[in-house]
Amino acid sequence: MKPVILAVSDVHLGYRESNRQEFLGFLQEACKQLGPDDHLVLLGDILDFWRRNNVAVAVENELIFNTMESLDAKIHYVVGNHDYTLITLRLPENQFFNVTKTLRLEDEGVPYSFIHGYQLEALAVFEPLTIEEYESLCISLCQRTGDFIGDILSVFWDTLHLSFKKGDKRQRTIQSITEVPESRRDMHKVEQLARSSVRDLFLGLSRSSKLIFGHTHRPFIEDNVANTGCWVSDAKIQNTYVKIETGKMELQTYKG
Ligand SMILES: [Mn+2]
Repeated sequence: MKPVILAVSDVHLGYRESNRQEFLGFLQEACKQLGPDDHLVLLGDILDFWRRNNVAVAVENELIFNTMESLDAKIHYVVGNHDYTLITLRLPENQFFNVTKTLRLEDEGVPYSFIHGYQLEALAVFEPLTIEEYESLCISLCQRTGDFIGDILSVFWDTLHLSFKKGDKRQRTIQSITEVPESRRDMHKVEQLARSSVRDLFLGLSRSSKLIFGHTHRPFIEDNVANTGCWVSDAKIQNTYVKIETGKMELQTYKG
């Protein structure tokens, strides 16, 4: 049997619109069949720490963690903007998954790069923020409970010495960071960058690798790039994942 890679993102466990039961079914059915040479890529925003206590979110999803741990596949957790603080945890060597910002795997000699995709949005939409500045904003958003967005942003402007002149549209764009992807307007710019060959240059990805990302909640699949979609009930298309096997990428929908 050739190794199989399954990639899934944007389940947003902890958010009230998360399709949590369906995701549990996906782990118990589709992922249960994976063997020790197969890979399950958790491609970010699996947990949603924004506005919620991180520990409370993890505790209420303990069954999901236990189910993941019971799988035979290798598990990789690539952080997203809503679960970015996982990268700051010091995981022991024998933890059942590893946490990174990017991941590279091969299938039939073809390299695949995995990123959550917030990096593309930072580059294409959130000028003048750098990716690193956006990540530090994500740490604040993950660690605070309640609605402190306004406070966080104003402290943030001060630290960066950013003062927008009246009418500068970029300020409004950066404030839209906290809106759900379904209501943000510039997702086409993210997709345009994901499809273009210059993306590797800005993201430090190896040339000619295929890119798998999530974040936009808009699944699609093309020759060299695929988006995993999401598992939230406010999205048009739901419960999708990407399967890579014997040189082919496929977009699949879990129907529990
Ligand atoms: Mn995201």
